Amino acid sequence: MEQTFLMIKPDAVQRNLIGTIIGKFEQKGFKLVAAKLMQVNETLAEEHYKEHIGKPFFKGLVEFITSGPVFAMVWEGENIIENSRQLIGKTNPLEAAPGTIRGDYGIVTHRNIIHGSDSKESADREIGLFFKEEEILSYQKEIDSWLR
Ligand code: RTP
Ligand code: MG
Repeated sequence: MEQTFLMIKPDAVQRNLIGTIIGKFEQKGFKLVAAKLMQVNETLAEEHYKEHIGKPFFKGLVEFITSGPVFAMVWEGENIIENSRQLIGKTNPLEAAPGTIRGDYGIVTHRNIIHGSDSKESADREIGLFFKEEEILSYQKEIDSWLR
């Protein structure tokens, strides 16, 4: 089953949105398979966002991601990478549709609440950066048979 890496960013942790955001993915029918509250250091932030090295917003992005705890997660489900990007909404909350996480809770691009992997390759890479294999669980839920 497809997996993705989702990270509730420091702004959303400070704003007490962890529970609300987890609820959206639970209610959609996805399965949480790993999670931890953690402090990201500069090295990890730069590695995670390395595709953006050299861009004007890179320094600010690394400062923001390392500014306080994040809630890192691995979620599992059918087409979860594309599905979760839809639930999250566009990068700029101003362009994110109401009903999406960024559309409902974000105001500006540099404090946009949550990260979600944008492809299978990114998901594999990011999951590997943040989690050890033994931290990712494999388990059945009764609800699985009602989803498809
Ligand atoms: P993310 O990686 O955080 O899930 O966000 P994303 O895919 O929607 O957007 P991406 O292009 O990967 O950008 C990563 C983060 O960098 C900040 N950003 N600022 N023009 C700008 O000022 C700008 N563009 C991107 C955002 O915080 C974005 O989430
Ligand atoms: Mg991205």
